[in-house]
Amino acid sequence: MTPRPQRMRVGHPAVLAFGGNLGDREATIRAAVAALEETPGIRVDAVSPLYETPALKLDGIDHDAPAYLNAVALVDTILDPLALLDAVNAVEDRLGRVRDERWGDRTIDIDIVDYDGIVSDDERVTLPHPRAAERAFVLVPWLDIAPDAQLTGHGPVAALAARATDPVRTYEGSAS
Ligand code: A4P
Ligand code: MG
Repeated sequence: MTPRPQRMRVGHPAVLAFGGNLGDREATIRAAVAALEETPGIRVDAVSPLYETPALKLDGIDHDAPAYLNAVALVDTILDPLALLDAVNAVEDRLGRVRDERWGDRTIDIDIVDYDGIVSDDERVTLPHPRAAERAFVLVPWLDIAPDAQLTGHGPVAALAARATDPVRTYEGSAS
């Protein structure tokens, strides 16, 4: 989906990042976007193109693991951050997410990258997402749909994306 015409804000702007490296990755991200569009209290305003990215593991990039597809969406939500986390976790669960190994292979992960510029270190939700600032697989798709975006505490997303070193490449297909 190309960015939709600007609509009046009704709640809080938030940035969600999608990633998955198991199963039909494109279909799963599309299903996640569709499920969020149907979730009461969440309006999806823009969805980025898809990018294919090598798996980042705790000890670095793992070219032997299945590659990820990543995308980012801009949403407007009347849910508070914890309710938004519950909603994205429910979508992950419906789409077969299994949580075993941290940063392990997965069908779908949905992270809250930013929620209305809020800074939070609540034990369930850290805002902004603590690793977004250095990840091209988050910053590059975000920039596509929000060229002037700022990441709270880190400055312009364009500058962060220019510094990020993990490889991303455009992927034929669509997240919406
Ligand atoms: N949590 C805290 N803050 C947030 C937030 N802002 N958004 C908590 C979402 N969740 C947040 O997440 C672990 C816990 O983080 C949750 O209980 C939630 O309360 P998880 O999804 O269960 O586990 P995870 O994703 O394995 O852990 P983590 O630390 O969130 O990993 P990341 O940073 O999300 O990294 N490589 C490529 N190429 N592309 C990817 O998308 N993703 C990851 C996951 C690793 N490597 C990747 C990619
Ligand atoms: Mg996560």
